Amino acid sequence: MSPPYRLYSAKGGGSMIVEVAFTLAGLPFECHDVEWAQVGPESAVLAPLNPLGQIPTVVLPDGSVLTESAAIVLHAAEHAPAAELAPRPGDPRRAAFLRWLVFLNAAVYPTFTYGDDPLRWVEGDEPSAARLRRSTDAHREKLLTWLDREVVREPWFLGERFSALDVYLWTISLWRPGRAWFAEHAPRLHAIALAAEALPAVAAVHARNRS
Ligand SMILES: N[C@@H](CCC(=O)N[C@@H](CS)C(=O)NCC(=O)O)C(=O)O
Repeated sequence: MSPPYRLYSAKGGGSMIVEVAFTLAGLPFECHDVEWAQVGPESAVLAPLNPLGQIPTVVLPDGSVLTESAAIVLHAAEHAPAAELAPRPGDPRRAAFLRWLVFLNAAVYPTFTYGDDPLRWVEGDEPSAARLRRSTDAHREKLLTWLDREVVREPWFLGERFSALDVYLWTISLWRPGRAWFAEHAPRLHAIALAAEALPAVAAVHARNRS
């Protein structure tokens, strides 16, 4: 029997997207929680696997390493098409799914990368760090407000069809600017986050990450 997927995770982090995706896909996996102080390029645990030192980092059953949440989600969808994490090739919703998955990964997620620990990017200059935090937070709000307008039908981002986009949005809704902001400025994304949070697989991951 092949070994389970090894998911390097941190409580409340983007690894929650992968925990939910692997659960829904029925892929055998074990979480290796890393303390937040050990996350980052200097991480003794993560850096040998992923030079960015980020979570999620996954070691596949064949020993190879997979990083980048969107790539991991697509990998899970490919290995378990029945889990409906992604519309299949040929499905008219496939293009929108790919577009917004990569948008969340490549446009929204980096606002946290540069804003979470801004001192790192401005050579320790405090006033510049405060400005970088403000500008990346403001940019994220703009992106999310724009994304909210792309939701045309309830209850999920793609309409009647659930997908991994909803799990991504649920996770992001737990981070800055927080649920109250979503409720006021991105009500459709807020509704998706609440609907996703009510799914048993998401609720279980949420509980584990709050323990
Ligand atoms: N592009 C990566 C981003 C992952 C990421 O930024 N993870 C955060 C935690 S949620 C992290 O590890 N931050 C530490 C750092 O970037 O140094 C992905 O999509 O998986």
